[in-house]
Amino acid sequence: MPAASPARDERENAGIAARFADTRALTEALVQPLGDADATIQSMDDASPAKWHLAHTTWFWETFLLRDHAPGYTLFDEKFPFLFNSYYEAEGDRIARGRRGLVTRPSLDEVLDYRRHVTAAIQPLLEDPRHAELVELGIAHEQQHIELLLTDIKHAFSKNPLGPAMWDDNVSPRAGGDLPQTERHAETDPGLRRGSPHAFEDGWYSHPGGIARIGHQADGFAFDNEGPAHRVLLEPFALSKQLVTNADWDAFIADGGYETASLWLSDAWAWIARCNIRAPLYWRDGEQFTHTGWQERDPNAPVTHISYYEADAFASWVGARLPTEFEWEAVARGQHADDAPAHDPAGGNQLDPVSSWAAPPMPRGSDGLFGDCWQFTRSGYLPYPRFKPAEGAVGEYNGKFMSGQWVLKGASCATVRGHSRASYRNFFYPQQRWQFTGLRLAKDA
Ligand code: AVJ
Ligand code: FE
Repeated sequence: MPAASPARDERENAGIAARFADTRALTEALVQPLGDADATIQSMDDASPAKWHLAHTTWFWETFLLRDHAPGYTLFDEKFPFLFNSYYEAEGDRIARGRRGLVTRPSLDEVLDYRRHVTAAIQPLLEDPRHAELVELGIAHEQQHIELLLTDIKHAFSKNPLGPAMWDDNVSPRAGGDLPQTERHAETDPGLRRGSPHAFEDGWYSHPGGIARIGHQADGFAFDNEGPAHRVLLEPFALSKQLVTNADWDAFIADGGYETASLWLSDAWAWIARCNIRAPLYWRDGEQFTHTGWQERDPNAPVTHISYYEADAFASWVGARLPTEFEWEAVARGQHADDAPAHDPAGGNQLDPVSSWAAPPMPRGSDGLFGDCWQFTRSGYLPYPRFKPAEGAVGEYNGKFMSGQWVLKGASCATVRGHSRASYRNFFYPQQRWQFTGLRLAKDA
């Protein structure tokens, strides 16, 4: 999986045990508000129970590190692989995806015991350079599941007629305030943000076109789907500096966007008719459902919980288009102008450790290309030239999903800060919208 060679520099290993501990602790901090019932239900096939995320990430460590590399390790429970293997054919049979919500036993407490057991057993392996690539993969994997856990529990709570809040509005989940707030990535003044599609006239990054070097090309961890690095030819284009906002989306709705066939791809038009789609997921009147329950919508905040189909229709309405993943990455790397700095992949509104939260994950609007929402591209999720999945079971991690999905770039308010990078490729099917998905427009120049 990781692109680096097995012989790693000692320095690259520094802090790996601490990053492991932080990641495990963040997962567990996020489920603090949940009871056993909250953690067990599954609201749709695409979403998994919080308890399943807690256990599946642990199964990943137990299987690919402990079972395969810790001599004499015996499984915590030999029935768990059937329950907590996600999709690895090489790892044997598993419960059907849509039945994960039926696993009322083991209980949440038993799953937390499983986590403690594996976290303790793995300590001696963490700083062994022979396992560094797998440990990096395990950390990145658990970070992906942190985001999925947050979006899945949000969906489950949204289906509860009472619309419960996972956290109180604007209250740190760990009140007490003995830890300093993170000030490294201050938000921009919301007053600077645009309120109507007319303002799409200004605020574009211009790229002259030419050969762009795409894909993971530095030291450090990357998923296998980010490489190999290769060249792509770009025509001149421009990429918006801002994400599309809730106010922009209200204007699209008011203009009959969802009733205008000419704006929609054929599959998209059939989908909105079949599913009676008339607004982003979690919208009602002037409100949206959030981790703090139903809240008034901020017109200046980036729109989120839209599908690829809706993003594409909106871009058509504006007379623009979605960027390709290559255009987006070229701008993120600062290739659009001689003096343009690369965008900070750890900047903007992303998920920080719970102890430093000002508020639960919510798009608010921030500078830079990373944060708030994942951004749809018009690039299909396909292998790069010369791509080869890793050997063994972990080769199933990304490569086998390269059909029928679309690439999203950036990072969201639910992405662990530091997880993403310019070459990062998220991917979802075109009708899915329970992730923090949004859009940034592009146009030909
Ligand atoms: C990259 C978010 C599409 O949801 O299957 C988790 C992440 N891969 N475990 C997914 C993932 C393996 C993946 N996405
Ligand atoms: Fe997984």
